[in-house]
Amino acid sequence: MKERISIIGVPMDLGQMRRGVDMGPSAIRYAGVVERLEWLQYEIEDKGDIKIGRPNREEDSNSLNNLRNLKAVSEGNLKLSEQVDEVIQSGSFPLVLGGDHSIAIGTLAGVSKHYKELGVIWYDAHGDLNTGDTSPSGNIHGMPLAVSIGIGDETLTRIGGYTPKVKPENIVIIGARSLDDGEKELIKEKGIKVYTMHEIDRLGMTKVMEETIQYLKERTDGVHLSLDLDGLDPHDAPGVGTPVIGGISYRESHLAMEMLAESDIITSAEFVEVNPILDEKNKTATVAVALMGSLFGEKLL
Ligand code: 5AB
Ligand code: MN
Ligand code: MN
Ligand code: MN
Repeated sequence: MKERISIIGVPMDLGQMRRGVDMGPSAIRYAGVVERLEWLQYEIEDKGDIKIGRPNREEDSNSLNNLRNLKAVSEGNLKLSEQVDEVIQSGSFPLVLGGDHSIAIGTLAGVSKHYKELGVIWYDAHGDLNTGDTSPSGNIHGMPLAVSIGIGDETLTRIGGYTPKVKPENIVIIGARSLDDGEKELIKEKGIKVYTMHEIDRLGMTKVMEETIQYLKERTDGVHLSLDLDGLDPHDAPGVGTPVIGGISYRESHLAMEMLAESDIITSAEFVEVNPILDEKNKTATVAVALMGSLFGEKLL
């Protein structure tokens, strides 16, 4: 792991319909992210928040190819990709705080050009593999993984001037329990590796992470962790816009982060979908910070 971490906040709430997730970066800062990582002896640079524009009613209406707020979402993601790119060039580790999950489009656009075989761990209740054609909602936060493998509207897939950002075989989805039909088809067609809750229950998190780490070590030269807090059970992370019961526990998630820290494969990370308005006393942001602690090497003893 690098010694310097650069935090980038992305107050994006236009990739979905519930207001409040734009306050995620503040909630995570309030929960003590900087102090926690400094305590672990990292040099922290907080780059503040990316400016997200407000939607333009005509251009961003949902009628446009079932892609709500397309213009404002893609503009925000372009800015984010440039910042992430700069951070990596400066030799620092990019830690992106969301905001809704549509921001993974920009993060990956900034990260991917630095690796030949970028790997991605997608820790999420959902696959985020929809396109305007398959999405039941028109919400872009349900599309970033599809976009990153080059599938979907060109405005999104071509952010950063190149596509795709990730190869399907370099992706591991962990925690899936709510997949739309189009997403299931895409997973099968592209051969994306998925550990649903079924596999997590059967194998246990230890085995799931051992296999994931082994799989990615063999084929990638950098791994991005995209952690959607709704991957966790809503009991442990209630402050999310699209909760799904039967999720990964807080303890299993800590174990997963600790194993990633030990493996030393993670080269960039983002924590998304924290919505303080839907939260209970900032619990979800606090959980996010605790998981970051483990990811960056915190140990109990
Ligand atoms: B999240 C759903 N598949 O496309 C859709 O929170 C939910 O970033 C997407 O994982 C959830 O609208 C997106 C039904
Ligand atoms: Mn999700
Ligand atoms: Mn997601
Ligand atoms: Mn969500």
